[in-house]
Amino acid sequence: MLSLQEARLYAILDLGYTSEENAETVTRSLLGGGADLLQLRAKGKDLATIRRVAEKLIPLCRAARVPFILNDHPALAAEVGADGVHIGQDDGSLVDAQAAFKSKIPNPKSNILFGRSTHTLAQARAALAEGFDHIGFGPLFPTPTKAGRPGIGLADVATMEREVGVEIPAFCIGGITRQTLTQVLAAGARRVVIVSDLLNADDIQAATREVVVRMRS
Ligand code: TZP
Ligand code: MG
Repeated sequence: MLSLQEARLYAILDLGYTSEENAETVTRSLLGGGADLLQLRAKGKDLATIRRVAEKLIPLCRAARVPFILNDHPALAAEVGADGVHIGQDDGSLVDAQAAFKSKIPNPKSNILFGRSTHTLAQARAALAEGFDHIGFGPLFPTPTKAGRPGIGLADVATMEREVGVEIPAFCIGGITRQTLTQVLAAGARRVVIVSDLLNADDIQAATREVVVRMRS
């Protein structure tokens, strides 16, 4: 497994784009293309569905030696054996998420990854200070995947990388596509999350591979 610090592409299997029936096939393509982390994001889905899909994806991630992160639901993440949890600004503190995880697994392995969504430089600094293992930073551009949020633009990317990204992996997110990637990298980003551009690609594995190659070159 890569150290988290070396990770460049964080992929998300979002059930808003991929059906439950296709979740494994698509995950195989994301992993086969070289994604460094995989998150299951299942907004609006019931816990039974999320559990069922997580239990299908975790063995694929294990085989690829890629951490499996569950969006929201720290207690369920513990129950299914996820490697980490991702929470938003409105999802409480790191300590609360750790406590919810520990309510199911009192002695978790020490390297469970807790990630936080951040939308401003101040939030990115705060997540680092709070002790999160990694962050998302965005949305850089408006995106239908997270509708209703303005894009924060590229102006703060370099500062965020210099202050936060050197300490913990910081993944720029939101409206990043194979087209916009060039300007995102030029702005100083070193790590990205890409959701819809990969999930909607005709050849998901090739699209993922293309991004990984560009991130590492
Ligand atoms: N958080 C900030 S933007 C976003 C999330 C989950 C969605 C990113 O999706 P896409 O399709 O890559 O713009
Ligand atoms: Mg959340």
